[in-house]
Amino acid sequence: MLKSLFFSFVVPVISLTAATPAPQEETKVIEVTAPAAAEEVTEIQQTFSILKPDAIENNIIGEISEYYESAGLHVVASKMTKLTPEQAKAFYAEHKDKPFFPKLIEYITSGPVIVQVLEGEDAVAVNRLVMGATDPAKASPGTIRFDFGTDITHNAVHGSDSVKSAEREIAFFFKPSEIFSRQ
Ligand code: IDP
Ligand code: MG
Repeated sequence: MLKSLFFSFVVPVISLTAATPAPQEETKVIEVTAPAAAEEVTEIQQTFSILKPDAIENNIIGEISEYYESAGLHVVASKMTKLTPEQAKAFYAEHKDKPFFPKLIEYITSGPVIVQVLEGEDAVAVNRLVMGATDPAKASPGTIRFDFGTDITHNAVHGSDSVKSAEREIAFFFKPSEIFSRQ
């Protein structure tokens, strides 16, 4: 299911991208999905997304939303906010000892963001595939970070890395009454 979702999402996006990849690069994208596809997991999940300050500044809220929707993800909660340093440090607490932490906090608090809950089949993994690798220079063609990220700090979007993280991150920003599940 994941594989077919990614086929239907990534390949059309690639074909529309200015930097159209060579055929062998399409193969590389699809190979990334193979292990997850083999599991045939089709659970409906919710995951958490942030359109980061560079995405808001670059006026690509709509363009990024198309990537989610094309991958079968539904936006079931959404709001614009600006993180305080205290909020940012708590949200990214797992990275507090990393050398890039101060720069990350400075960046994520530098302007407004849009926080969202995305829902769909295998939403956590699908969103990570749609996002691409943390470093846009290493992201696969057709992913959000490949298409819109600037560098490893300014990489356009955040997405939960597990169902457990998603639950924590969703609860960090949303009350249950603010989430409108399509299920
Ligand atoms: P992820 O966003 O792909 O899950 P994480 O390792 O959780 O990546 O890192 C959180 C965020 O911290 C990244 O999205 C990026 O903005 C920033 N970051 C991660 N690694 C680096 C790095 O090596 N240098 C600078 N910033 C980084
Ligand atoms: Mg992460």
